Amino acid sequence: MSYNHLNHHVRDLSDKLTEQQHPHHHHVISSLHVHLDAHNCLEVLVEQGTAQEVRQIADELIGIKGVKHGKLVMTTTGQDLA
Ligand code: NI
Repeated sequence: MSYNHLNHHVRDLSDKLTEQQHPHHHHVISSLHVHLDAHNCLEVLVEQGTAQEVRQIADELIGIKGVKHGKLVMTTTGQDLA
């Protein structure tokens, strides 16, 4: 998933985003943080888990105040598919 957040004008936003990820540390297996300009950052997270689990994590992160845009993209190993 990826999301863009306004970093400097929302108090403790970075802390909130990090706090939100720690309870899901088994599912958030990689992350990328890019400082886009003076005020905006882009984060990309790689999550592993069931569709329900990764969707819940994405919804929680995108719902945090200060996150301007977010999108979840899912794929599958094909395991357990009929
Ligand atoms: Ni940044």
